Amino acid sequence: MHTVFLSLGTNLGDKERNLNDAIAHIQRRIGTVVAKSAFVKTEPWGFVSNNSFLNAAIKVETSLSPMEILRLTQEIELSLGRTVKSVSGEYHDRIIDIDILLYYVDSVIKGDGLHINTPELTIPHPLMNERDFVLVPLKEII
Ligand code: PH2
Ligand code: MG
Ligand code: MG
Repeated sequence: MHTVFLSLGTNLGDKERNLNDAIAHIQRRIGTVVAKSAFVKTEPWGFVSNNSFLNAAIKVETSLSPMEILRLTQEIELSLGRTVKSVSGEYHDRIIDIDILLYYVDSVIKGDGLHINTPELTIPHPLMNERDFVLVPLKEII
């Protein structure tokens, strides 16, 4: 089994429910959720919006590859009603965003884990160290 850390964020609708729904889908389709941070209220980072966020991080044990996880997290985002995707750093309000932060092969938690750099997916998440809304929940569970 492998270990993946995911970041979750929402700033539209019933935010607590959006995070719980996303976690339930992840548990059913990606793997066992073995740790879950508190849900933290954060202000929009990198764009202007009147809608504050609820953010969380989770740790998941999975047999899936990073690309399989990416495909499923995107499907889950769509099934929860996400419409627009962020392109080239232009952010929008969203019902749910699920980002892959870190991936550890064979669940060996050492350093920052597997490095991947493709047009579709970069791991570790390239902006995670600049974002308190990612780091604060992550540090709670890592
Ligand atoms: N996600 C972003 C951009 N800005 N700000 C907060 N507070 N929380 C987020 O999850 C978030 C953000 C891009 O996905
Ligand atoms: Mg994001
Ligand atoms: Mg995303």
